[in-house]
Amino acid sequence: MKNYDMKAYQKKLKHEMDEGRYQHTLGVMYTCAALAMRYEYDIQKAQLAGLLHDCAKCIPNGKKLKLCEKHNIQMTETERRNPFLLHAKLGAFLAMDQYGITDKEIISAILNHTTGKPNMSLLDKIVYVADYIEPKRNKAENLPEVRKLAFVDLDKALYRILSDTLGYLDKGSGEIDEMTVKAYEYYRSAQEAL
Ligand code: DGI
Ligand code: FE
Ligand code: FE
Repeated sequence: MKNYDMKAYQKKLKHEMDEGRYQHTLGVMYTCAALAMRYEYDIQKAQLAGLLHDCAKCIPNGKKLKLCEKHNIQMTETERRNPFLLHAKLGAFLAMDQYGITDKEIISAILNHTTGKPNMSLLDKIVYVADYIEPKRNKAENLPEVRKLAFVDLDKALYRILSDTLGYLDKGSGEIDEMTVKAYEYYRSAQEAL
């Protein structure tokens, strides 16, 4: 991987984010590094993906929609109705456009970090799981179990997170994106085939 100036990225992100989001970002960065050690992935690359995964999160929703339109980023109806979901697509775009990231695996991990998708790459999975288990997270009931599982079996942890996220959304907590369902069904079949 080419040499990236992590400190400069951190400075820019600190400026673009509120303090809580920035602390979450650092938590995801270090958790990505830990998972990369466990699953033998490039540690620097995993850290960089974790650092940048929420780079579009603190843009106001109206501006998210405008920026997606301006840059011809395709939006689904679900995303138009729930613009917070767009921080993944927009984040992938900004990572290229403003942070100079050219690595396709990093861009993919940012793009897929909110809903997941079928057949995720190792880095996609590392960022998706790290986002859910990083030390500052405290809402989900099953966190102690998922945190442990993440370091035992990444696919099982991923499936567990997808399933619990859908369970949470099913209770009326939010409109379900088609991609979240596709990801869930793909990993349910994969687990059942074992
Ligand atoms: O940006 P973060 O808060 O760090 O984490 P994230 O990008 O994974 O977004 C978290 C939220 O996204 C979490 O509350 C679950 C939600 N989410 C995941 N899939 C869907 C979804 N929300 C809706 N409405 N629909 C989905 O399909
Ligand atoms: Fe996010
Ligand atoms: Fe996040």
